[in-house]
Amino acid sequence: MVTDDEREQWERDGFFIRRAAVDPSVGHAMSDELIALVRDDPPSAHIDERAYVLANGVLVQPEGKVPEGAAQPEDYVAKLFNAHLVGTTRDFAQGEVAADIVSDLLGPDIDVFQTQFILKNPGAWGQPWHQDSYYFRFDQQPQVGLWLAITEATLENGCLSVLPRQGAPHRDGLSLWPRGDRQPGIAGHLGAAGSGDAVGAGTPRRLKT
Ligand SMILES: O=C(O)CCC(=O)C(=O)O
Repeated sequence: MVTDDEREQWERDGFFIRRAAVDPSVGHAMSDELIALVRDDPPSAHIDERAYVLANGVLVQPEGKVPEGAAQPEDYVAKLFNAHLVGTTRDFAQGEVAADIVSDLLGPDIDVFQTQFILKNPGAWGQPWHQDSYYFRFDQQPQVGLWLAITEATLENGCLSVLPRQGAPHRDGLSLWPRGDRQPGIAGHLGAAGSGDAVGAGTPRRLKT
């Protein structure tokens, strides 16, 4: 259930934060399971591949900027896509906490079409400013992005930042940074320009348009 305050912020700013939405053990289970998948089929077995797909459908995107002292297979990974196909992440994606929030915002006909487990290893490129809706031009709008900090998220280790009131494409359109002016980011991302102050979201969860 989305509270009145959450809905008001959603309407005004395009996002809200719900703290402690799930027990930390859920995030730790997700992390352990997904890292175990990478260890079973590590990037070292896929040299020169920009990405590879595991047997269960999870897609592994290796990191373009590997941290100094990388030792474990997961140190070489930027993201896993489609984490919601497996284990605790699937249970969470199909579970009541996520469904209650998203169905309150979008109505009962909802689906999870993509997930990203982002490792955020030290020094990784990370993401430039962007609006997800730009990349998902479906015939039904809007989409809801649900961001869950599965381990502690701090300014130092790369918590999410949010620009409020940026007007998702279904409302106000999207502006893009000129190519030369954008932050380095993971391949394929275009930077979204905007005004307003970034909100550090070192928080358990974020929703955005
Ligand atoms: O966690 C991040 O830093 C970025 C997440 C992201 O790209 C998104 O929520 O669209």
